[in-house]
Amino acid sequence: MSKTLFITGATSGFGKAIAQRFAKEGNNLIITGRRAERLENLKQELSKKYNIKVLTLCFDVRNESEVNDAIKSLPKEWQNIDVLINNAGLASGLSTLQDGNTQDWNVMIDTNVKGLLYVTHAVLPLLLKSKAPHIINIGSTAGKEVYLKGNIYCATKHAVNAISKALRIDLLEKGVKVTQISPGAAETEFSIVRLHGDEEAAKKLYNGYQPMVADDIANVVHFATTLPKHLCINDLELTSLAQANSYYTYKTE
Ligand code: NDP
Ligand code: 8X3
Repeated sequence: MSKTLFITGATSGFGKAIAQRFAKEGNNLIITGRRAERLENLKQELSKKYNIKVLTLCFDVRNESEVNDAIKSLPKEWQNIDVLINNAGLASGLSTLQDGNTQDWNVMIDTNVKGLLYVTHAVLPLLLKSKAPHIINIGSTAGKEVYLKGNIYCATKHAVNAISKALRIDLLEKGVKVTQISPGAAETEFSIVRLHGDEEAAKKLYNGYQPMVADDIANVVHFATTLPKHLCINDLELTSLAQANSYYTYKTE
């Protein structure tokens, strides 16, 4: 049966691939992000190709009133949401804490932690109307281990890990599945954003091994939604074959 999904960060990388994966299965989508033109293009592509309904919502997850206004603006026919995918997020900067830039820290904490909380809080009343509500948080291997120069990004993903566990407890009596998917390195725009637009340096990070691609994560996220009602993947870590964990990646160059 077709579901309605609310996906944050659908303009790029994992979020876009997740939207494409669920569209292919005939689900209806609310796709969100800050870049309106990308959202509109994706809406056109998916609604035509798969004959599904797509609604775009353009907002910054860091802005609490923008988040609340956007979700309050949903037309009645879009107020039943079955799956919330908290994917929007970023790393900003790669440096030791002593050399860190406090603006980078604010952006990461505001987006990855507070943004995820604002969206979850605002979407939950709509999600609770579903017969099979499911929240999927995109965490990271950085939420399990801390690595050199990862400090604040890792802290935000550790927070996502804690929030996912807390939500699972708090929502237990409501029958909401809460799944955390924790990927290792995947080649998206993530490293370009982390390195403040330096595409060449970002590309080099993936030299000498095969990282995951966004479709890998989308397939796993989709799988997590196909289980029987009584069964929930709580936490799932995935990496490319070349990566053992945050510290060890086998590179040939
Ligand atoms: P991308 O940079 O390709 O995509 C990030 C998405 O997040 C974009 O759609 C962007 O949309 C959205 N986003 C960022 N900031 C905001 C904001 N303030 N408000 C609304 N949307 C925002 O990266 P990925 O697809 O790789 O990353 C997706 C998630 O996966 C992130 O949470 C990341 O931390 C996590 N992750 C990534 C890994 C990787 O190696 N790539 C590994 C593990 C986890 P827009 O700019 O249009 O607002
Ligand atoms: C992104 C993966 O290894 O850059 O969450 O932290 S990593």
